[in-house]
Amino acid sequence: MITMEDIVREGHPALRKVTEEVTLPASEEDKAILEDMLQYLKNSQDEQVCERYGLRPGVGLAAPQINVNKRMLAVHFYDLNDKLFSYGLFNPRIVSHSVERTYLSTGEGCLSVDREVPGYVPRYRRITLKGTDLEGSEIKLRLKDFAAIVFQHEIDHLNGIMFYDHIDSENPFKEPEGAVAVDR
Ligand code: K1U
Ligand code: NI
Repeated sequence: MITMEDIVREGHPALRKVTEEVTLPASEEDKAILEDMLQYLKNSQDEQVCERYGLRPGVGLAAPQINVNKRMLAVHFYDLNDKLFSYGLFNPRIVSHSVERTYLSTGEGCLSVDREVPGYVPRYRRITLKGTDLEGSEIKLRLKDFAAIVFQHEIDHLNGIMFYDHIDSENPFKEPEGAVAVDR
């Protein structure tokens, strides 16, 4: 079971690496790691489990955050329409995106960052993503608003990018041009 002790924090070199593609079909070992990552998110959103093991709630987790240098990510959350997004993905990639941007009105957080970093993080409002799920099926997801933001945050981790790299250091709350705010 993954706990906060397994999650590396900012300053750890794993968070700044560009990760390696997973060889498909995925090995049993890689599948087990990705299943554990997804289970962390479910556990972290269960009040009792969360309290018992001192977990920090999360909606996404990328392999480098547990010091695994592979292109794997997990997400588990409901969007504003109560649609569940629960995936473990190997080799996810954004195949297209909108010109229009968005940002989370509350800013973003990260399980690997133990501090509040104020500011807006500009993201594409819509993305189309392809990847391979835990069953080995190639999937294509069309995502917008909060869902698109979460996947972009996790894919950034696979490329060694932290959310605060995108914040305008001169003016952290400058509204990204033409962007629509998302509340959560
Ligand atoms: O990658 C991570 O560190 C997880 C991070 C993902 C994320 C946060 C904000 C915007 C985009 C992506 C988190 O899950 S932080 C916790 C969080 O946002 C949350 C947790 C439980 C319920 C609702 C939100
Ligand atoms: Ni993060």
